[in-house]
Amino acid sequence: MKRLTLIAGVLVLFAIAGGPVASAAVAWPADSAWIPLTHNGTNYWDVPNDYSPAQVDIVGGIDPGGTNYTAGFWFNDGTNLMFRMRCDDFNVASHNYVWQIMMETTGDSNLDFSLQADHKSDNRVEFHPVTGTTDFSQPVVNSVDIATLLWSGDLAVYHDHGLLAPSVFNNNADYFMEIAMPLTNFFTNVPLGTNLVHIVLATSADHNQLNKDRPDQLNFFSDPIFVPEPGTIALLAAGAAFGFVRRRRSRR
Ligand SMILES: [Ca+2]
Ligand SMILES: [Ca+2]
Ligand SMILES: [Ca+2]
Ligand SMILES: [Ca+2]
Repeated sequence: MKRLTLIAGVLVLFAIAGGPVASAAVAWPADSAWIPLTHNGTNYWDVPNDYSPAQVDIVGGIDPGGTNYTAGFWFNDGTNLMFRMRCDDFNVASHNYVWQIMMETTGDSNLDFSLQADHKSDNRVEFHPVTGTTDFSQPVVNSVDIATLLWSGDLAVYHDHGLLAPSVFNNNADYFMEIAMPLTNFFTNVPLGTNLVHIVLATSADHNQLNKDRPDQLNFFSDPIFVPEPGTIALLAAGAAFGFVRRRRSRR
């Protein structure tokens, strides 16, 4: 009993001092639960070998094995908004890049936000506004307004990578990387009612730009994903409890 009291006391002291209380990683969904991103109703694609190194080369479409794989997925568990991206390779020894989930939220052709895993400058998952006119033909597509930090989280909590994917673009292994942010922080910065969000998968050499892999066609955005506000989420959860809502299933 004395020992338990001592341990509890130490934990309280840590908490008061703001000590190292580790946070658990977000509850990433099972492979089969991720919802594929689509473009015009088919899998979101990105050609292989358009940017190097291979770890920042986003891949999706028909792989050498003849299977059509989406380049990206999303999922919302009511707590976190999550994304998964397929890349041609994984190399943790040379990882100084930025993986970006770009979002179009206003219904025009210009990107508005970037949720990005920044392994280059801050080593954080960050949510920033995106400025400029979106033109995928330019060397630098958009600027990320890093002076305006809307939210950031620990890589260990809101990011995962090096996950072996079943596809074999370039006849070698592909890997998933995952990025998430709390749903409440999303709607703190995006007006309530912004439910239809178009996604663009991107990679960059810097956290203040979109300057590596990006869509290969003009005005290429994902079909919109529906992101419910927290209040709607509660209603959906109640509906699910009574069996009114059927969860969509998707192939990995
Ligand atoms: Ca690519
Ligand atoms: Ca590969
Ligand atoms: Ca926009
Ligand atoms: Ca591309």
